[in-house]
Parts: sequence; structure tokens; C-alpha cells
Amino acid sequence: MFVSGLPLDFSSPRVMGVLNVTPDSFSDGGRFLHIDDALRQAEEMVAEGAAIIDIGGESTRPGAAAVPLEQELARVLPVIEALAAAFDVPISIDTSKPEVMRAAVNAGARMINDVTALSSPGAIAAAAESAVPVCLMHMQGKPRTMQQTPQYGDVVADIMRYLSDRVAACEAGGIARNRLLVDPGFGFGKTKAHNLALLKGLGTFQRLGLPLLVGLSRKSMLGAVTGRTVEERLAASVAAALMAVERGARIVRVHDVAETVDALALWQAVTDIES
Ligand code: 7PJ
Repeated sequence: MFVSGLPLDFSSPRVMGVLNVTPDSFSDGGRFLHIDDALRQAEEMVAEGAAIIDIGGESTRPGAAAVPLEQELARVLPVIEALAAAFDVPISIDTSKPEVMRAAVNAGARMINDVTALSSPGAIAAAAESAVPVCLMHMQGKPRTMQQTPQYGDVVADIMRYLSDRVAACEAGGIARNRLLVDPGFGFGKTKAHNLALLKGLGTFQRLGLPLLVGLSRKSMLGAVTGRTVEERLAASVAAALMAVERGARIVRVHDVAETVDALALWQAVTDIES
């Protein structure tokens, strides 16, 4: 399995490192500090074995308000430019805005990661023109209110249908199927029970025939199961990544790259044994 435009083969699972772009000062001093910090974080994640670095300037956490376009551009573009110049590892832009997709790809991003699966007006066209791969993620509702009353008939079947429809819409809009990845969107408009059922049934998504990307790292469902705060969820996050890979995930989006890379190395070593 491969994705057109990504220099990765999926013969073994890959780790996508999450880069936090801190929304601080836009003064010159503040900006340099923040790029410096981003470069340091990225350098560490690359050294630890990240295959992709994901950069987002729009918080999609539950309850988060939308970020205006100019602010999102100001946060991510300088960081993408600096990283693209400094590292070979592909940079992914986590955004739902067509304008940010275009500008980020011009600045050197080599993948689009959209938690709304290109559903904003103009997003399919922007992604189609960009020629980079796209991750289509499922979300029910909008970040500000999505955790209030999530509802599904059958969570796995409903999300399968949604992703399959979005893949069809992208293909109709000129995005070749071999540029697409899919993600069921853990934590995005899902209760604890929905998230657990989704993890249990994750293998079903392999039927779409596209690389499966998942983000479980530090998410509240792990807190709900373990009683741990967000800073204390490393063990559960690594376990979740391993469970996802066991069920067919090919990219795991994580904060703790080194620990996840180790866990997946063990998984790969056992998988490689010819029985
Ligand atoms: C995800 C994401 C995810 C993809 C975020 C967080 C929330 N992109 N962006 N999948 N989560 N593709 O990291 O807790 O699960 S932001």
C-alpha cells in the first residue's frame, strides 16, 4: 500500500508526530521564539523516528472556538517554511480551511490533514489543485459543541458510510483515490462508549482499501478509562496506538514519538516472524 506524493511505504506502521504551534505573541521577538521552539520540537521528533510531522494552528479540541483565517495563517506558515527548509520529513497541515491548505502547500507542506474531511466549501477543489495527499477524518458536529450529545445507530457502520461517501466526493472532485487516507476521528463527536466500540471495530475500516490513520494520543477517552490527567496518559496512549496498529492502522498520530516507535518496533518484529 502507498499514497501518491508521500515518500513512505506502509510495509510497517508509521508515526506522525504532533507539533504544537503555541498561539503566543506575534511580535518579532515572540515569533522567532515560537519558530525556534517549533524547530526544536520537530528536530526531536524526527530524531525519535517520526515519519510525518503534523502542524495545526486551529484548535479542534472539544469546546474550542474557531480561529480566524489570518491568525491561523500567521501561526502555521512561518513554522512550515522553517521546518520544510530544515528537514526532509514530510510536513502535514492540520486544517479545514481551503486558503490555509493552499498557502501551507506553497510554503512546503506535503500533506493535508482535515478533521472535516474536506467538507468546507472549496476544500475539495483546493486539495485537488494542491496535488498532495489528504487525510479525511470523521467528526460529528463542530468542535465547540460536538461532545454534547453525540448519536449513532452503529458507530462503526455510520462512520464507514461517511468516509466512503467522502472518498467518493473527493474522487468526483478530481482527487485520485491513491492520494487519500481515512481516519475515524477518535474523540470528535463521540462518547466514551462510541470511542471504545470504534477501537474494537477498527479493523472494519480496512475494507475501504485506504491507509488508515488514527489519533488516540492523550485523548479524554483514555482519561475516562484510566482516571489519568492528560499529562499522565503516556502508557494508555502507547497501548492505544498498539491496539490500533494491531487492527490495521498504518499511521498513528502521537505526541510521544519515541515511546510509540519502540512499541511499534516490537509489534513489527513479532509480525515479521514467519510462522
Ligand atoms: C486528530 C487530528 C485525529 C487526525 C486532532 C488531539 C485533537 N487529525 N487532529 N486525527 N486529532 N487526522 O490531538 O487531541 O485524531 S487534534
